[in-house]
Amino acid sequence: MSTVNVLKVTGVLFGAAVALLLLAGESLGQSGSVTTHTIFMTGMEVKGATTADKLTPPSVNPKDLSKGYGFKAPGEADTQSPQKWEVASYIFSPGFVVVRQGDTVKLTAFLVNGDEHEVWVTGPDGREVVAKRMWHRGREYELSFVAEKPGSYQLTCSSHAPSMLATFLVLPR
Ligand SMILES: [Cu+2]
Repeated sequence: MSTVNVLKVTGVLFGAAVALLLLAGESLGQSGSVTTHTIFMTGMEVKGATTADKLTPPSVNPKDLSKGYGFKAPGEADTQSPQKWEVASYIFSPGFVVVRQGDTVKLTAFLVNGDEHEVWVTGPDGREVVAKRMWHRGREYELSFVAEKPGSYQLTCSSHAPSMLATFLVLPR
């Protein structure tokens, strides 16, 4: 391909990228009116396992890194399979949500794993916007807040901190 053609193709691609950005901006602009986002979230535990003959267990116990991590050493994970070791992590899914300043977040959460989760929501300044409450496995809960300030609002589970959290990124309007 000649230099001119490369430039042409690059120009077309750049134009397409700008058009996409404009479209994205337009669709964001159309959400200029304040809205309510209804978000369904699941609290769950993801697990992984292997055997010590395939991979040596971690030298740092994951439980020392976060209350949200689990670890069962060889012999502990499965008595029938003494080599087997297991790791786990509590998460909220989705764990990252983007909204616009002034929008209302209406969250419906369902807890699949873990009997108890002490949760609350803080604003960008660290101030509590939803008071602490206990969530239990197998129940569905609702909470809502207005994303008044741009920045990150966080749903935190203190039972499994610091890794079990969800971030609501609030873009300025
Ligand atoms: Cu939790």
